Formats: sequence, C-alpha cells, structure tokens
Amino acid sequence: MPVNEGAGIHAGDDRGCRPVRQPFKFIGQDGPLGVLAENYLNAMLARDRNRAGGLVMESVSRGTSVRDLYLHVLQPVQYEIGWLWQTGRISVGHEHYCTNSTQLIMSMLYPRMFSGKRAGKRVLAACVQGELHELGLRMLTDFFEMDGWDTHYLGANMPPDGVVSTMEEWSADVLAVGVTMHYHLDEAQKLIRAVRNSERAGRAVVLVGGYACLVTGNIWQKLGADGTAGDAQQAIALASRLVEGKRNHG
Ligand code: B12
Repeated sequence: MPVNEGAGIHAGDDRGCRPVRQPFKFIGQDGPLGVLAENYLNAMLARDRNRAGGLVMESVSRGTSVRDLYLHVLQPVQYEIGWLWQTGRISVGHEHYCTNSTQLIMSMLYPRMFSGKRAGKRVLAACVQGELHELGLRMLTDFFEMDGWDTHYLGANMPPDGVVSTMEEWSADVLAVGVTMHYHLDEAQKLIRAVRNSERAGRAVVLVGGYACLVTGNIWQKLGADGTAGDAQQAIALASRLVEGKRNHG
C-alpha cells in the first residue's frame, strides 16, 4: 500500500494500527462532529468497520441526529476517502471497503429514520444511466424520509424509460436525479427531457445533483432541471419551496 508520511498523512498498514494524521482536506476537527469524523475515518482506514459502526451508534445513543451524522461525518469521510484514493494513498479495494462499510452503517441507522409525521409529498430518486455513485443520492432520499416525505429510491444506473414509467406508476412531486461523472451529464439531460415529455410525469419538480453539478456551477439550468442543491439539507428546503409554489400556483 502506498503511504506518504512526508506529507503528514498516511493511511495505516493493512493490519490497521496506524492512524491518519492531519492535515485533512475535508474534515476539520473544529467543525461539528470533527473529532468523531476523524475517528470514524481512522477506523475505516484500519479496516475496522465494527469500530466505525460502534462510534456512530454510540453517538446516536448520546443524542446526535442521523442528519448531523450524515452531513458532518459520513459525507466528509467519503470525500476524504476519495481524495486518498485519487492521490494514491489508499488502494481501490480499500476505498470499496470503506464505501460498502459506510452503506452498511447507514442501514443500521434506518430504525431511527422513519418518522411518524408525514408531509404529504413524494420524491422519487434515481441515478442516470451508467452512473454508479449512489451513496449521495441515497443519503438525500433518507433526508426526505426523515422529513416525512414518501420516498421511492431506485438507486444506480437507471435507464430513462424505467424512470419515466416508475414516475407514471407512482406519481411523485419531485424527481431527484443523481449525476456524479461529467460524462453522464448528457444522460441527465436525456432523462429530464423524457420526463418532461410524459403527460403524467411531466409536471413533477425535477432536481439534479451530485459531484458533476457541485463543480459545474449552473449546469442544472442547461440540463432542463428546476434546481440543484449542494447537499441533502439544502435539497429538502429547495424541494419543499418548489413543490409548495407549484401547488399554490397550479
Ligand atoms: C465511493 C466512490 C465510488 C464508488 C461508488 C459506490 C456507491 N455505491 O455509490 C465506485 C467504486 C462505484 C466509484 C466508481 C468510480 N469513480 Co468514484 N468516487 C467515490 C467517492 C470516493 C465517494 C462518493 C460518495 O460516496 N460521496 C459522498 C456523498 C454523500 O456525497 P455526494 O455524492 O456529493 O452527495 C451529496 C451531494 O452531492 C448531494 N446530492 C447527491 N445526489 C444528489 C441529487 C440531487 C437531485 C440533489 C439536489 C443533491 C444531490 O447530496 C448528497 C448528500 O449531502 C468519490 C469522492 C467524492 N469526492 O465524492 C469518488 C469520485 C466521485 N469518483 C471518481 C471516479 C474518477 C470514479 C471512476 C471513473 C473510477 C474508475 N476509474 O473506474 C468510477 C466511475 C463509475 C461510474 N460509472 O459511475 C472521481 C470523479 C472525478 C471527476 N472529475 O469527475 C471522484 C471525485 C474521486 C476523486 N477524487 O477523484 N466511485
């Protein structure tokens, strides 16, 4: 495994004894839950998902909300993992281990996620065809669920026809489209056009988001969407505003 101690950061050996040291790119110890994020990252890099899961569950039992854990621990740790992989400090296998373990830990949080109060709104979430990055979209869907929305999560790599027919079967107020890779932006445009052309699905609010939209400014407008948001919290506020607007003004 490549390590880079000169830069003040290393990823631990395969038996997982050595922690990563600062500086981090996406995790700040002074940010909310920064210390937990650092400990979680170190547990993952030590290939100790039981410890990582234990840290999260302990924090939840002390009253930390799932929303805060998602936004201030799991998301920045995933970004950090991506950077460690991109810069050759961890292997692709190690990145897959961390991502799959985080998905497992997200599932452990589900019993705390389904609230009694319903919002009377529906969101359907799908990644565009070819897109395998689904964790962020799943996180987004969970935020909607925690906000009382009814959610329908389709996950990675959805063909446009499949999204349109699901929208027609299960009429949603919002379609959330996930696109991470730039070379999938055309697919996003294709999907949004197909939805707009459907008589039964075309009136839905369409949001698009994910890494490709984060780094490409106002691309959502060119894709024909109604908006974008940088994270799941902002997406809820935007979706609620747009749906209320549509309901009030026809
Ligand atoms: C995990 C991961 C993978 C996993 C994904 C597994 C899974 N089940 O999701 C796998 C192994 C499949 C993968 C593959 C690839 N990956 Co990858 N991957 C990542 C990594 C490390 C983390 C992604 C993640 O989980 N992020 C955490 C979530 C929570 O964040 P998020 O996605 O941004 O989501 C938040 C917001 O964006 C927003 N949001 C998300 N979706 C939506 C939708 C809507 C509607 C809205 C409003 C908001 C919204 O809300 C979310 C929650 O707050 C990133 C690093 C990174 N910086 O993201 C690289 C990264 C995205 N991958 C990258 C690359 C290059 C690839 C590959 C091309 C590698 C390869 N050579 O094969 C392939 C492409 C596969 C494909 N066809 O899609 C690059 C992309 C670089 C670029 N310039 O585009 C990144 C940035 C890594 C890097 N630093 O270089 N990857």
